Amino acid sequence: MTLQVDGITCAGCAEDMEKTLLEKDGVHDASVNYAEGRIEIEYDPGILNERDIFIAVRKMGFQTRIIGSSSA
Ligand SMILES: [Cu+2]
Repeated sequence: MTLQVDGITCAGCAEDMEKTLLEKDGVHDASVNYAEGRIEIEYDPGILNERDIFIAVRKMGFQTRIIGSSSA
């Protein structure tokens, strides 16, 4: 899935986000592009759903919205 995220200001934040997302059960890959404010996430739909991931990003303190759906 693809998320648009506001407030990622540097590569350090992006790295922290990737790390936090990758530690989550069911997340196969997370790639944060801070310049574009975009996160691409590959996940196992048997373990997680879009809402879980959306909430995880919100909990990190970012405003976000889902702009693309697909688990891989
Ligand atoms: Cu930062």
